[in-house]
Amino acid sequence: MKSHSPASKPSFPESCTSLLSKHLTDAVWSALAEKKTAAGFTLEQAIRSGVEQVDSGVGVYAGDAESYDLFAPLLAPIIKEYHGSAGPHPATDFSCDALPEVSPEAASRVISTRIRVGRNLANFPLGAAISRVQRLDVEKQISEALSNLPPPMQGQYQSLSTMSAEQNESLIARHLLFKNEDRFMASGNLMRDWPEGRGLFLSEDESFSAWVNEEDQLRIIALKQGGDVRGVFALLAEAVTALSAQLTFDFSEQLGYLASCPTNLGTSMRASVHMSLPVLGQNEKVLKRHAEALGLQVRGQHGEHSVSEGAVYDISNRMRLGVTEVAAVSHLIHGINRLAELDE
Ligand code: ADP
Ligand code: CIR
Repeated sequence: MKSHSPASKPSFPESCTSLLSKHLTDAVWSALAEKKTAAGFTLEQAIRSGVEQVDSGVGVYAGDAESYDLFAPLLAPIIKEYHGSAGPHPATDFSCDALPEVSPEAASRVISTRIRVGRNLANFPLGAAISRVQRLDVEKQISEALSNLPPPMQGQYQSLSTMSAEQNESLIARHLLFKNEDRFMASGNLMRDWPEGRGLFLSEDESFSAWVNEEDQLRIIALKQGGDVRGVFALLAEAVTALSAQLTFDFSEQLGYLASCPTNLGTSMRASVHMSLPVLGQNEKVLKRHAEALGLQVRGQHGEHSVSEGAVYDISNRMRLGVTEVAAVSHLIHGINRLAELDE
């Protein structure tokens, strides 16, 4: 659909290394600048985050499922470069028995293990384009599904709007809740009407949680102290199965589970360990080079765009599309076993 007059193609500073700045060529801009999805989402909206936040790694958010088709000349190369695959995406496979063992050297360094997947409801726009009323509807549908979960996932949902500041800070500090500010998401229009419609579900023992209406409509999360990757994966699998029986998620054969950020397509899974790497951590550039070569991502101890403390790093799988869940977690385990060897 054509309809509005776009401004000229944005420029990026020379220092900018985002995937957006690399793949938004003149030809791509001319082909897409006037396009709009049926829900009214434009290229300018999709790229606003990377245009305003020039230190973005990626710089784009999809507004709806159609964005991935309509803006494919821009998004497909970004997806291919990030994941090493542009699909098709294999069938879901949460088979825990096939996982390799975490080595004793790695296990002794792992403080905690967290695995999450993102999901969005079919027939709703994604966070960058969703309306306030639609977001509240999503919260209602998801919180109802969460309230039907059996043990060990059984627990309570709490809206962000009803949390005290102290409770909110404590949950964030304990790695259970998303932060209240993300300038990348704010520029991408994902923080509208904050905190309304957002919330946290926590199981009784806190090892299962779910985030509602953050970057994606649902983040399904298993988190335990220690390095029992298999146990965490099994808990996540149980929760995903139980929620998938109640909710219909946005899915495409090519791109797997659809997500706001192209980095979260496919399995939409990030499996991470908080790991102490005192030797490698002496030079973060070297650590990041090793991790990259192993297909892993290094984050700080308080999540994306945070810095690390005391040589403890968040190490996770980088690729989420074109691999199964079990393959991505196996990849993480082989990778952390190798990092532990390198740290010896
Ligand atoms: P996401 O993983 O959902 O993309 P973040 O990188 O922002 O988002 O991480 C979300 C939260 O999860 C942060 O508080 C982060 O510290 C926490 N976290 C991630 N991995 C682990 C882990 N292995 N152990 C404990 N907390 C973790
Ligand atoms: C960025 O482009 O830096 C932010 N929009 C966050 C991208 C998602 N990060 C990631 O690597 N999974």
